Amino acid sequence: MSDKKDLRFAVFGAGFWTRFQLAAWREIGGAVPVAIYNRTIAKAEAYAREFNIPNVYDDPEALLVAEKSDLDFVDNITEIGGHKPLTLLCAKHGIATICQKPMAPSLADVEEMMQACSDAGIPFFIHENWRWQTPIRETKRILDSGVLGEVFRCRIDMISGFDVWANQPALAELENFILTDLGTHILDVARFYFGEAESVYCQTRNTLPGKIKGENVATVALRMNQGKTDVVCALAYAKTPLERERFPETFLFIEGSEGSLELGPDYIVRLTTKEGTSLRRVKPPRYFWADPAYDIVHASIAACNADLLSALKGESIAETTGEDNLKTIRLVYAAYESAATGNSVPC
Ligand code: 89V
Repeated sequence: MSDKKDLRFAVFGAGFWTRFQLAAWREIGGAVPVAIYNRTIAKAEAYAREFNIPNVYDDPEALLVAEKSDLDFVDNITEIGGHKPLTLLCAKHGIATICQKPMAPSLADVEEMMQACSDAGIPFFIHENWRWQTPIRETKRILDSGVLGEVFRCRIDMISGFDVWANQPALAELENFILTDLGTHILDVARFYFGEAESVYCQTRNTLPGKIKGENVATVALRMNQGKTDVVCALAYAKTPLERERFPETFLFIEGSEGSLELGPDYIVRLTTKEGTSLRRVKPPRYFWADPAYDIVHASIAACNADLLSALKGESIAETTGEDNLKTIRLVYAAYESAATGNSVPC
């Protein structure tokens, strides 16, 4: 049920992620969808019926013109190709907007989007949810507690045989694939833990040529934390046969002068110090609307939306502002530069 103080928003896009984004908004409360746009209007109509959205459009500008006096923000849940044009449209109409990651297919596009939002004076956020996963938050808390001492290395692995293209076929068409799709998440987690990188070295490959256009395997080495910490990220969507598919779990191994921390399968966090090892299971909340195959990711959508909602209400500063995410995107493109040149790239 909507409250007078609920923020009112429009949805752009009616694809795979829209259902979970809308369910997460409904879960946290405090924001109600009042309009939805999709090029193929039948898909928007289906979501409008499912989520009680009163107004449906097949033209985003018509939506903004008709609804903007009544809108607090737009949640842009389109594929990557829709991110720049629709962000520019929100800037033109002076409406705050949340955009899915990755922000855009090139650094130039990202910078143009940032400029347009800044010129228009509109709040601009990126829906970057990975850092909101429960075990990722818990490992950050442990890192910040100092119990590991000087952290000199961190391994972040997200290696999967999952058919990610089944629900998101557009990913097969991307010239830049795994570093933009998954690398944005994982490099954002590295920044969340250790701040900005000083240099990046990256190697990529495509193990599914003819089936997908971009790289689907990437190994990224970062020097971070004022040179004190080396971070190695191993990423793959390679249809590799695995004993047990763990998509979309992220695994960690962190080494410090006073201890080590491991995040392994089933959200088990092992913390080892001179006193011994403690073991805890940090599982994500289980929402009825989440697709079990994406449980931890879908749960993190609710936490990410809650952070953005609080910022949209002026109650706090969001973690994943456009400005903050620009730093993640710059790292992604520095990784591409390294992969292309074979050199380590200073950041
Ligand atoms: O969250 C995402 O951006 C997805 C996934 C991580 C599943 O690849 O595309």
